Amino acid sequence: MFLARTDKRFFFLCLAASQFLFILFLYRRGVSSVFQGVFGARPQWDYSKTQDVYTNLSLFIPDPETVRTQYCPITSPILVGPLSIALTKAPNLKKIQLKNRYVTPGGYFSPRHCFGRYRTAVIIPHRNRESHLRTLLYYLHPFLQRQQLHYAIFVVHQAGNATFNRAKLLNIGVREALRYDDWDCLILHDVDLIPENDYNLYICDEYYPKHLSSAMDKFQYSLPYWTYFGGVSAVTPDQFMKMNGFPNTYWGWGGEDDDIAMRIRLSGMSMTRTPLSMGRYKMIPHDRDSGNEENSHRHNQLRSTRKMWRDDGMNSLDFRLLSREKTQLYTNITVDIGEAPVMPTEPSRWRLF
Ligand code: UDH
Ligand code: MN
Repeated sequence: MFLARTDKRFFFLCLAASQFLFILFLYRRGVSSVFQGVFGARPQWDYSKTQDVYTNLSLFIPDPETVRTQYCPITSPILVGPLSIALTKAPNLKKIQLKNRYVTPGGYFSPRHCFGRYRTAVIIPHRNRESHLRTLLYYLHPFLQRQQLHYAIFVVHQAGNATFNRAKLLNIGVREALRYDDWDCLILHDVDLIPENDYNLYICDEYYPKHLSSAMDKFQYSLPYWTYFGGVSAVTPDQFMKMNGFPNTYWGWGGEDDDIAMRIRLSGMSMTRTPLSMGRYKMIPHDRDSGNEENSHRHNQLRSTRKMWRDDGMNSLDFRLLSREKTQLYTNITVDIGEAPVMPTEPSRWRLF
């Protein structure tokens, strides 16, 4: 049967519109969401049934005499899925050490019965959050061991009482971590975020920076906004250098994560993200720290990211190293990063700060 001319036009119009909507959907939600929906790749996770992240871990890490001959499987066979997390009392360092006896000084670990396929450095910006750090170490070490990664944990500690600068500490962490090993992946990790599912792998996307903390409890397990890149992310050293690292000029709370998200685009990349069902994190409840007051310049700064990103970043990083020490559970890097410059009140006079 033939369609009348106007019907035909209408038909093609609808076809074009639906194709447009479909492409828009793919662009926003990712191709994998469609495949998962259609082929049911994985059942939804049941977070009411959780397991201890230490479950049988010592059984899976055989005694030291075993000789390694093979690479670890691409997907670790010892993942458990949703994890139980109790945030009531931070464990002490001794207890964490006893439960992680194959972690070597500096917070290093390598799978013992196979060669780890991925080399991952976890970098944590830190000041005055010791109990959060202990809680994170307690959960993160076994989490990474379950993923059969060759990994190390670096804590970058800002000395002194000047305004906190998260992104600058992360830049320093990357520069320092790369002195120790040839890392495949750099995980930039807030100290107070505990991952809830060990299938959320701490490895990088081959092409683009990846946002791992896509579903945080403090945002009701969804994204606060589409370009959000705060919390925990994963970049390869190449991706990191391509965007000139992170900005050094955001002093105090806020804005630096949006600057990072913009750099990703400006340097010709886009961002990938762990699906919300897997990228779940609990944030240890806390108040705003003193010394990390809201950065009131951030909106103005973000307006000049396009102009600034090539000049403010790894190529302008300047700090004073105070110490490097290998503690049993992490490598501690203490730095003096200076302090926030006094901003001229006239925005047109802002240059590099
Ligand atoms: N950080 C420190 N020490 C500080 C400040 C920040 O270690 O004094 C690090 C730490 O890794 C932290 C990260 O920087 O996870 C980000 O800072 P944040 O946790 O303060 O940021 P967040 O967005 O908090 O989580 C906003 C504070 C609002 C609290 C409102 C109380 N309901
Ligand atoms: Mn926090």
